[in-house]
Amino acid sequence: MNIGIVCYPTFGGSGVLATELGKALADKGHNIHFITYQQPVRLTGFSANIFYHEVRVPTYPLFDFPPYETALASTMVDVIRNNHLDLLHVHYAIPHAAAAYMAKKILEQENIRIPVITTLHGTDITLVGKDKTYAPVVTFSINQSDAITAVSDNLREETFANFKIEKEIEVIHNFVDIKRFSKKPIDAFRKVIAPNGERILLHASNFRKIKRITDVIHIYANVRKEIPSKLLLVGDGPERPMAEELSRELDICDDVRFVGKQQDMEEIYVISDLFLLPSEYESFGLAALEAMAGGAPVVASNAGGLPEIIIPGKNGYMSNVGDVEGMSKQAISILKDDKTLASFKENAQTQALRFDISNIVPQYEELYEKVIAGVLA
Ligand code: GMT
Repeated sequence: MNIGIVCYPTFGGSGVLATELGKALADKGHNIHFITYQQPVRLTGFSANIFYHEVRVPTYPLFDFPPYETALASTMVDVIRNNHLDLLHVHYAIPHAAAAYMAKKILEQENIRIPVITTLHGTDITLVGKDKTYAPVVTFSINQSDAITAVSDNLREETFANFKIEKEIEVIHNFVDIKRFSKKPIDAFRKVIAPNGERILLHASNFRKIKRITDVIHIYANVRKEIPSKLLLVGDGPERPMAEELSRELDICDDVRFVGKQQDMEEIYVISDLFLLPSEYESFGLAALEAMAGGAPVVASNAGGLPEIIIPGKNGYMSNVGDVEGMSKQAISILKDDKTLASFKENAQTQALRFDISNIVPQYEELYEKVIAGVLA
């Protein structure tokens, strides 16, 4: 198949998922055309059947807000026309689903049919999308898609609860490529972070408010009182300065390392003993799944789709949003002895296997075939 993938090119979960999907489909022989404004961060190396089309947004003195959506729709039209795409798969509704609708309508005039699949990822529905500034366009363009998918049962329910959706929403969970995590932990790297064999706690995100970074710091501060440990914080975003300040105030900053955005996340996950994700909401929690694939159990909030991947007492624990004391106790109970930790680590990897790329990508291929055949339209 010739498939167009539209996504955000950044470190966020939807862009990561879309890029990994494209790479997996290319490995299976499909031609993949990424359409976005920057080379996606996970799109490294050369593949004969992966193409990247950059959306350029010309500036003009009149434009206080350069019209990205118009440039995107025009690029979509050009790429679809000239590369004979069979379908367009857009990740994150805003503004991708609306731009896809525009491209579809333009091409209809030339008798070119282009089915559109919209994958909903989370904040496009639960946060930004339901804001009334965007909601009418989001609702309309989702409904105009030939197929809609959501990354968890929870997000599917949230979408029906918040928007008037007239079509079925198929759940296709986030996935992880387990093979990427088969490397042995790099001992030297572990030693740099935890020179005296301390436990390593990890959090990775875009440091937005929704991630509750202060909870991460407070949970770690509690754990540190009981268990020799270090905290590794990966990523960057608006809450980082405040988190750095808090770790100084709590006098734990010698044991907390902010390493910023990182490319080779596998190497970090495999040296970690516990992943913390106390978010206000997570439609799925791709970072938690990747951590499990690397062998790290997860202590998280029970928000959104997290209960779909965390089995309490097996591969982690969950508490209510904001229950720092609860999550601290849970973390300590996992980390307290080697035997318990080893069993949680093993269970984490077993659970990640359920969401391996080999189980999930065929679900997208099946959907593509149906949409191309017009069975769902
Ligand atoms: O919150 C993020 O980390 C970024 C965000 C995005 O859209 O890029 O992630 C969302 O999509 C991921 C992939 O489907 C999900 O695993 C994340 O849970 C989801 N984030 C939220 O719902 C807050």
